[in-house]
Amino acid sequence: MTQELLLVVDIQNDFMPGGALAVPEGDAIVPLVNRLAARFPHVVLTQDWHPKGHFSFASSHPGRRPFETIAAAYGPHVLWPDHCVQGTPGAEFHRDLAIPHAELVIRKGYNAGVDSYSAFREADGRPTGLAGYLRERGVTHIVVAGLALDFCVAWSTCDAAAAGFAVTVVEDVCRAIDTGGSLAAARADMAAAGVKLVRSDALPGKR
Ligand code: VGL
Ligand code: ZN
Repeated sequence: MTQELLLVVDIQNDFMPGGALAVPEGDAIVPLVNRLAARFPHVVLTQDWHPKGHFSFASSHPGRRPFETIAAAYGPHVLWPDHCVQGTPGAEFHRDLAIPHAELVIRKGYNAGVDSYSAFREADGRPTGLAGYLRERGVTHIVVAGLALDFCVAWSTCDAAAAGFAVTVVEDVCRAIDTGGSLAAARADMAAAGVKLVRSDALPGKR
């Protein structure tokens, strides 16, 4: 039997217009996420959650600027403005996010030296435990929405597919950063991983 779950990615203040790492129109999806989540009995939220001085911040690399790419031990890595620092207002969920029935909040990116776009694996490959949690819960199909389509959403979906879950992205309930060709690359990666992209009005049985 198929057991569906909605994964809502990083609906946090720093990813909203005016935030430290603003995603264009990031705030526009908040009501859409709420509406989508109301149709799912099972929901998990992710929260980007970095310590001060995190490796992914340009400010941790003298002479480097946000949106430049550096070589990390585990491969190329985009540098970001400081964002989603643990315990700060920017790391909090948007105040209009209303998913009281969400069952789990999985925080990621808390290791100072490693980023974790994916809710499933840190950039160096270490699992977060989410795949095990979902398997134990009997989840087979993960539906994903949130921010940003070309980073945390894309990486999470590719890892979910690799872990054996069926994965669907609700494209109109996502927004992208789109830096240095990241959106096109993410689309190609998701297609190669077998991730399905749909619009919310086309979700089967979910009108
Ligand atoms: C994200 C860049 C850095 C995201 C998080 O949520 O997509 N992007 N940290
Ligand atoms: Zn981050």
